[in-house]
Amino acid sequence: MQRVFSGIQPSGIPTLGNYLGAIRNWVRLQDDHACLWCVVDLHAITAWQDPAALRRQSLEMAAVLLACGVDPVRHILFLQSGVRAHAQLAWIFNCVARLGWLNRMTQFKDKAGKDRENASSGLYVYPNLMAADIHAYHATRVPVGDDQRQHLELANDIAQKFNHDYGVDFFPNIEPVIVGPAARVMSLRDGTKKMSKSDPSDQSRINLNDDADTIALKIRRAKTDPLPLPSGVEGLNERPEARNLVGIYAALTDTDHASVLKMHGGEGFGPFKSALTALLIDKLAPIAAETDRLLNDPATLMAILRSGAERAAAIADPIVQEAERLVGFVNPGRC
Ligand code: AQP
Repeated sequence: MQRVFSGIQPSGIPTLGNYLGAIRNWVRLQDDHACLWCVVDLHAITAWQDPAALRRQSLEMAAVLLACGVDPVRHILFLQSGVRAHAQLAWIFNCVARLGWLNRMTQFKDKAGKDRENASSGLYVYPNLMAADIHAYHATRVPVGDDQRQHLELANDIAQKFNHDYGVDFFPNIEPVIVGPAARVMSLRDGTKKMSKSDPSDQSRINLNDDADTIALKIRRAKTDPLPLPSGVEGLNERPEARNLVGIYAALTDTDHASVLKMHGGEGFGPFKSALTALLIDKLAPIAAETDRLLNDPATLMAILRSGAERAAAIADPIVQEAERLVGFVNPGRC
């Protein structure tokens, strides 16, 4: 069975973008893969996180993942900082990846913005840590949103260079798994910008713990244009906000843009937004309720995460120790 790894940052409450672009696909992959699901707190601190908020958000993220259907018994759910192998392999990869490769990463440019000089060096080498997350388990399939595709290509470049430099065939090639018509969900305030849990505007996103009234208000206020919905997908060109709402509807109903427009083409945004709100509430209300229940039982949540970290380390430690041996590190404990 192929091994899958994916991670999500506890940098806020997960959004509809995280759900449709990642978490929902994770749950679907569990049927026929061996999966590791990781709350990547090491990645989260590449931008400043208040320590108390990070602790709370890490547990909230784990609870949301479980509420969405992540199975911690047949698969593994854990916090990244609890498995030392990630940071150990990341250091080796910092020494394998080339500056020129990192300079091409568009996510660094987006996230560092104009204040590049003030960005953390962790943000710059973030893709090396992401490569380590995956390669520490010899995972070969990684479900990600479209925005992460470039980082996976880099992870493959790092693996190839490591294999070449040390004359081995040790790290396998990784395949991205990108699913569905709404692989990239955009901000409700600006259809050209990704929906993000750390966007300063709460109105830009649907959080997975938003209640029905909040969802209705956010969709009602979502930016649109004055035209009715077109009847064909080409009519969505140059209309990023309309495309985004249609894409969300398509993803929630497991169809595509064309099918949604067949049903709703010609409608104004009023009725379409009402239909979309009903769909969202139907999908997200049970997740919010289950998340609450799990957060009210911290002992169970901690036990799941402890066991997850132990099982993850049991896979990663021997792989990373072998990488260290290949590099030439002496491990007196193993001689
Ligand atoms: N808007 C999105 N549409 C589709 N997929 C998305 N993902 C994130 N936003 C969207 C996917 O969710 C997974 C986990 O992402 P992450 O939390 O590790 O980092 P991120 O991509 O930086 O997500 P955010 O919400 O934008 O976080 P912040 O605001 O902290 O930077 C990934 O697979 C990602 O593709």
